Amino acid sequence: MNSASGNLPSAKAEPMPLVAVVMGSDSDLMTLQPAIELLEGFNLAVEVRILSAHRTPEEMTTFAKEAEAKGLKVIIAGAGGAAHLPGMVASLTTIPVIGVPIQSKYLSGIDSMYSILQMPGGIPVATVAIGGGLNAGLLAAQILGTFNQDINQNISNYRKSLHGQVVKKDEKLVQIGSSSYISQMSKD
Ligand code: RP5
Repeated sequence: MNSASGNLPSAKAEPMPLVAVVMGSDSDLMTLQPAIELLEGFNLAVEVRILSAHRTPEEMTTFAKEAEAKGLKVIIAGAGGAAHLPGMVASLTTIPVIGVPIQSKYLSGIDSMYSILQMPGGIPVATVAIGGGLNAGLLAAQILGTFNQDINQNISNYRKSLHGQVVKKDEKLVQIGSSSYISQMSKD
């Protein structure tokens, strides 16, 4: 461990996951997969679980109560509709919880968003946008990156690649004009 790593072990040297991604249903998995892939791409092991606040409350409680002792540092929790999972997990552990509102069938995720966002004072959940799996993964990595230089470097590299992509698009738009750009977009 180098001095920049603080109390966090290096992600490569540490087999135990530092991050968990939990969801209320397997129907949430597609929304959360970008977070899982991003974190694994940063060489972070991820514990992935289906834990429903309503259908499997005891399993959810056991997970949340054991999270700190097994070394988890951040929990991403996605749920839809009456989306109580992130808040309930947050109430059972002091590990930071990032909530992901899942886009629901009838209310398009507005219900999920308000359920996750409107936590009572004292029990915060860091809520990302509806369907914001990728940003949840990035935020989790950024939290870990404050104590781990390797993870921090991965975040910086990611930002550089985003910058490069937009610069490239801008150059192309300036070069070929908007009509050709749009017709090329529809072929992609
Ligand atoms: C919530 O109910 C889950 O988080 C999911 O988004 C929603 C619907 O679940 P399924 O009926 O698809 O299992 O608990």
